[in-house]
Amino acid sequence: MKKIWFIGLLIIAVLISGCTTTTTTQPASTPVATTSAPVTTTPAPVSVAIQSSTFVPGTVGISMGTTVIWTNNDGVQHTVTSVPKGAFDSGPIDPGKTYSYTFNQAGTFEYSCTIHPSITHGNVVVT
Ligand SMILES: [Cu+2]
Repeated sequence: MKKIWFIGLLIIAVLISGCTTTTTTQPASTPVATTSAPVTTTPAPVSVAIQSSTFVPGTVGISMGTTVIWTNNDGVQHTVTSVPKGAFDSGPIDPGKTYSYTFNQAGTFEYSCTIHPSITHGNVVVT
């Protein structure tokens, strides 16, 4: 009679221990940030040199919203003028000076120098 009581107690003990061991605690999953900061990345400006009456590089590929900065490295004035005229026009850029324009529309923008119309035209490809 005492033995049965002991076995019964043992079974209960096993059941309880069995219950406690099966409740495995899941590691807390790392909370995912729900509030992400708005994307406010401004594209870095792109530089084009005007040297020896040449736009260097002659073609630049940029994303919308990018500013192109032309620097006149020659000893004479140049212009950065869209072809056809109308989109942008720097007017005469003095030696050592810069002109910058921000492209907010997609497309291919050809430009020239109105002072030296014979020089190879430059292109800005905006995507
Ligand atoms: Cu020129």
